Amino acid sequence: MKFQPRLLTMAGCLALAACTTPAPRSDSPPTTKTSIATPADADAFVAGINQDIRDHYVEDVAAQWVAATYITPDTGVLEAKASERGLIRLKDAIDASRRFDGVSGISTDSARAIEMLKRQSAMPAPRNPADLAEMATLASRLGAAYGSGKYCSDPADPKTCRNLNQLSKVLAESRDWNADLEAWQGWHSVARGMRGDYQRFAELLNEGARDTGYADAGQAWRSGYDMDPADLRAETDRLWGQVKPLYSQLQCYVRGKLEKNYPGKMPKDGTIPAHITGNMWAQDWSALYPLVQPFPGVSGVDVDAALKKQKYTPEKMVRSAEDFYKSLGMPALPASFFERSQLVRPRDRDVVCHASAWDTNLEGDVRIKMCITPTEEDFRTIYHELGHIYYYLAYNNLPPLFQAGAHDGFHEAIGDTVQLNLTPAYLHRIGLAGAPKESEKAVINAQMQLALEKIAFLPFGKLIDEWRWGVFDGSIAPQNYNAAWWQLRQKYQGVSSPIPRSEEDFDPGAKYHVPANTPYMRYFLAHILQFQFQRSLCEAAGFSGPLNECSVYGNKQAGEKFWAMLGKGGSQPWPKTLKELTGSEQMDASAIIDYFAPLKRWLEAQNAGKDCGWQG
Ligand code: X8Z
Ligand code: ZN
Repeated sequence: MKFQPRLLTMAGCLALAACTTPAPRSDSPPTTKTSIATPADADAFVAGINQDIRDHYVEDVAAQWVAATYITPDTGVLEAKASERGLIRLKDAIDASRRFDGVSGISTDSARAIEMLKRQSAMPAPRNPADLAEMATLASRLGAAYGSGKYCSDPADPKTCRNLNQLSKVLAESRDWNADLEAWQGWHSVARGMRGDYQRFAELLNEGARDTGYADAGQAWRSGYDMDPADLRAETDRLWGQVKPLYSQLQCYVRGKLEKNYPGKMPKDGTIPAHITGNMWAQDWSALYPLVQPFPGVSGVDVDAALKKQKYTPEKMVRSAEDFYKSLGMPALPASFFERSQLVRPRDRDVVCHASAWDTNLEGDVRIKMCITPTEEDFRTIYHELGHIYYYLAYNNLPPLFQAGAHDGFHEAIGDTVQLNLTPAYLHRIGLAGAPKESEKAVINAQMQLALEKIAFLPFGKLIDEWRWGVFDGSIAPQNYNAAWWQLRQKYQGVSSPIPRSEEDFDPGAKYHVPANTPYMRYFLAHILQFQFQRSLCEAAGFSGPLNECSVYGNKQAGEKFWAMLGKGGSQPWPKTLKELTGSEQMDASAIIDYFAPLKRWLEAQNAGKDCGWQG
């Protein structure tokens, strides 16, 4: 998502600008400032807002879609203008909703709808019109800068320019320290130019947040979770505390393998240099699997090779993911999905390649936007994106204000839950892997492969918004942006910068969600929730073995339970939705810990006697 009023679009980023002050729609007498609002007024107000969302939604999303799939200054103008208009409507609607504050007797649905109205945007709008316009322009500019970013080893020669996908491929495929360093450094240099814009953008977000009644933009973001914003912060700390021991074991083991691979090159403080993790942000270490495989030769799941060998096209990869959802009893994707999605990078123009899922009309015109190549990473991302798409389809019959995830972490967790079912047995079934080996060693191998993706991610998932919350509340000052970023990277991930950085750099800007202004804590929460969801789906399917061996592919009971949850959208507080699926009202890391229990035991044995831990 380029910028926030990206209504229910990218990746379930639920910001929505298409709201306005509703025209009176009922026959009830017009309320004035002095008259007392009634519950019936609230119902009429909510109905009016829902209608106004429908009235503006298609046009606003169209501006965002063309800006993301055809980056030019002109589409940027269209996008910024649409965003500005949408934010004004949203601000006016939120202001108008205040007359229902403290009114008793409002129906549960209308009260919920008013609550959801306040959550529509991660871009709270300043009252000052010039500031609001500036904010919309900056958002569009930052998004375009990221989407069109390229590193040219010889700036005078365009043939030496590489985009993010090309640079990422180097990190994923090459274990050459210097080649990786150049790719890493090259991409991070793209973000340098964003620093000034981001600093101003953050000021404007804060101004908008204060104008809307929050202390700062971070508090506004933390207010979307049906709990006190301070409690949400404490909740993320609690969950991190539950999973940190597992992450630390993984970090220690992987670091040991890297030390062997790069003798004499690793830092002495126990951290891993960011550029040798196989991923631009060190958030997913899957590419290191060949280096860290516990039992080489024991199990040979190589989805990358199989996709290439079998000449999987992007559409075939999408069809495979669709087939999984259909096997649970969910509907086929509409024909328009395949006609209108962007599945491959166009050859003739810049686009935002970061994967996203869009609902462009609140009634079935759903699409994804990706630049698919035949890799396991993209294959898995498609399953992730379709999670958003099926959420949209399941709640499309709800009023627009309820067309949202139970919270944003739920939206991110749906497709990820499905990913957990891509077991060796499933991959064999669809012809992408040989017959699964049933041995303890094969289990550990498979767990390692998944942990490099899901466990390595956890600290990263948490720290991005630790950084932004700090920027917004002023505890991270602009002259300290980059240093604070690396302090957090080191503290949480035990990952360090491979080369000295300075405040000339703006490394947070090298991560999509920062210039795109997409809150990130959702992904951390999703990584906890998806294992809770999976445990419940496996129970519904009657599976009684170890959780890590369960795949609910083809199971209609599990599918029904999942679909029922998706259909609730944002119509009720998330703890209720969670309880309906899992029996618990709490997010809880016990499922992810149970899931990885065999690997944790194995890692502890490998690391015994080693000097684990890092200086944070
Ligand atoms: O941004 C995404 C999705 C779109 S919502 C591709 N993810 C995060 C990331 O790439 O940083 C999925 C995992 C985390
Ligand atoms: Zn997503």
